[in-house]
Amino acid sequence: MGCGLELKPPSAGDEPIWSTRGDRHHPSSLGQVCVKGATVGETLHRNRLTTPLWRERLDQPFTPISWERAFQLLVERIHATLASQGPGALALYGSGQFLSEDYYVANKLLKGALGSNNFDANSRLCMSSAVSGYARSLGSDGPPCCYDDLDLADLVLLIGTNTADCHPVLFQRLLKRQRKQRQGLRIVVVDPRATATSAAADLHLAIRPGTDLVLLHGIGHLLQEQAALDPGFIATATEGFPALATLWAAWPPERVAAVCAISPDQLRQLATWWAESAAVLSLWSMGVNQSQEGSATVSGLINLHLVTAQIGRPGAGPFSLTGQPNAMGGREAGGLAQLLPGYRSVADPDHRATVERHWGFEPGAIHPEPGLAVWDQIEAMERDDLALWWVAATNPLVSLPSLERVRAAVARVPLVVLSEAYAGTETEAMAHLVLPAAQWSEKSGVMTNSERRVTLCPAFREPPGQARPDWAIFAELGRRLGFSRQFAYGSAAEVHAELVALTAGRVCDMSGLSHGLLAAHGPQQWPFPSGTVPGGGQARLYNAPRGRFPTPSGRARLWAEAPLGLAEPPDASYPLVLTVGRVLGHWHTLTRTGQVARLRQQHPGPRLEIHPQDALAAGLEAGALARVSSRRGTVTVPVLVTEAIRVGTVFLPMHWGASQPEACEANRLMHALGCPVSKQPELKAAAVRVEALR
Ligand SMILES: Nc1nc2c(c(=O)[nH]1)N[C@H]1C(S)=C(S)[C@@H](COP(=O)(O)OP(=O)(O)OC[C@H]3O[C@@H](n4cnc5c(=O)[nH]c(N)nc54)[C@H](O)[C@@H]3O)O[C@H]1N2
Ligand SMILES: Nc1nc2c(c(=O)[nH]1)N[C@H]1C(S)=C(S)[C@@H](COP(=O)(O)OP(=O)(O)OC[C@H]3O[C@@H](n4cnc5c(=O)[nH]c(N)nc54)[C@H](O)[C@@H]3O)O[C@H]1N2
Ligand SMILES: [Mo]
Repeated sequence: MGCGLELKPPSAGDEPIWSTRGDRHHPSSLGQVCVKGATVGETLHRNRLTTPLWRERLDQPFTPISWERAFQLLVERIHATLASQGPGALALYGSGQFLSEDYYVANKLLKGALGSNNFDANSRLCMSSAVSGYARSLGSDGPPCCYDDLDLADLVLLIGTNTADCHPVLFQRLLKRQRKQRQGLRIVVVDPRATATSAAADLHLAIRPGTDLVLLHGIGHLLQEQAALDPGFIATATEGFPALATLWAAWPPERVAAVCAISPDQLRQLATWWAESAAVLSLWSMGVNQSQEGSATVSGLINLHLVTAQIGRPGAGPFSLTGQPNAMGGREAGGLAQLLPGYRSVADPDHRATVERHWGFEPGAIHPEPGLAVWDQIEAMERDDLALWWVAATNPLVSLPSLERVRAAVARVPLVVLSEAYAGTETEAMAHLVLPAAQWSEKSGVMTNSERRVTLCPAFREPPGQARPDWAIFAELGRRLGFSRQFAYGSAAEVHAELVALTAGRVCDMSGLSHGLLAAHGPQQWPFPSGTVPGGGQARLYNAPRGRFPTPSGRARLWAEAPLGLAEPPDASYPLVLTVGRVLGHWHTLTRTGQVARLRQQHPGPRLEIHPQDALAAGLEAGALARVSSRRGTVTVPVLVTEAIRVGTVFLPMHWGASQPEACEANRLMHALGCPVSKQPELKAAAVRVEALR
């Protein structure tokens, strides 16, 4: 969301808690703040790592060591690995919670200095399908919409997103509009569960999990039948329509309704509203992205926007809601195994040459093939192909699927390095070398939010103990590996200047931005080419000239892909579909929100949401303990019997990892099969069995 916060220093003597409130001048959040932002001041100082820690073997306790020793260890082991196994045995797994500067320097270190493209990030689990969907359909990544569009759309389609809990500030903005302007706004939610989001909807389609693409093709079928397409826009601005029209013909409402388990009338209602609306805005997040057909579903949604010309104008467009605070910045900085900065690709020789020159490395320094995405990294560990795995700003021993398999794979890696802000995470338990990281509030740098708005987050507190900014750790290592010129940064502002220069002329052109400009004039949207005046960034992409897209032909591509459904459909042994997601008050693996007593009270622990019918069949009463099993593992958890969930589907929150007293490792149960295009795992669905624990 990218909310602006104002913070007030703690008073002397008390626990050093900074108080927060929304910044009225921030154009993205307009003074609003959610419970996580409101309580962040309580989380900054508690339970922090303050010094590097080292152990030779995982069964030993950690010993505090100096940074000097930590860097020596890293340099020795990296040189030894390069000599024995080559750069492919080094891998880094970063995070959408990096600042753009952290991302940029990490990328330069791995892909430039070390010649390994094995730098992936947890955005692989999060935004990867949105990235590939945008790129295949429109020719480039980059959400074309802005938050103001919520005030201008006639139809808002929320598909696979629990916006009320996960983007609350945006959702409140929509609710405010709904209160003021009941006429002229329709909200439709597509989610197998009834959520706080669907509670506000005019229409809730509680589809069977994994049937989104069928639904979208069904809408296409009806739009075509109702002559609601825009033939002029299709002819001049798109390619591939004939194949799509043929595919849609095979998805009449009755067939779609049967597959999705909704009524044909509900489907017709949505198609009619789409056809009638002057401006259609769709918002999506993990219910769409985390699927074996994530890219196809994103493209399926963009198809509908293209054929009805609902893109590139106020209130309209396909708008992916970014999960983490700076997953967008990570995409700009090239922080996935196939990317280079400025929305460039590792596989493109011109892109490599440009980046090598800009980085100051010899031609050929960047390996021509994409590196290992995170699940490929796990599989490489299983083959003993990785000598060093560096994890930074993510907690994969909670958030990756198939956790038992992950644990066994990571245990084989000779050196696991973890850059972390907090002590005692599940991933720390698997690490040899732990590096204390300065976090937000203690380091300066930028983040980009879903609407392409870049905010400077200035340091306003001292890091605890010896903690250092991630970018500074990577840069220091780069210098010690012999690249003193390439990593000679004196400040985050210098890193930023180098990053934005590399975006000149690209879709994500930020070459006019600097820390100085952002500090003086506040957050700015890109594109923001050099010479742009403050406030002169573009609110929307593809609006001028409208109907031109950054593909070779200038036309957007329509994709005609047959739906596949779930990678692991339910069967007689595992008859239910488990879906895993979030709750309002907690953030991922609880390292921050778990420090806040009020949030712990609000969400006392994990519950399995189950429909009364499925609960009855399993002999489970409200509050009873259930055993949930999949082909990969088992967890035990109390049930919440509720009609909010579809029959045949159950839900677990992702938050409570093994280090928590209430531990319930939902990801033990999940599989790692994913979208072949985006390599994003299907983290939203696995086949399970639920039994009463006696
Ligand atoms: N409170 C809170 N907010 C957060 C976060 C957090 O941890 N806590 N994390 C942030 C991050 S990184 C992310 S990625 C976002 C995630 O934000 P969301 O994607 O909104 O959150 P989730 O709960 O993961 O999943 C959204 C919904 O997808 C539904 N779903 C499951 N399967 C399907 C399906 O097959 N089709 C459809 N249409 N829907 C399905 C689930 O029932 C769920 O309600 O939230 C961000 N905001
Ligand atoms: N089944 C299932 N699994 C999922 C999901 C799902 O919906 N279902 N969602 C997926 C998604 S979308 C996401 S984004 C992931 C999230 O999963 P993770 O990324 O594993 O979760 P976080 O708890 O956000 O981990 C961030 C870590 O970085 C640390 N940290 C914070 N700031 C800094 C910093 O500045 N520097 C450093 N070095 N460390 C810092 C935090 O303390 C924390 O331990 O989970 C994924 N896993
Ligand atoms: Mo995410």
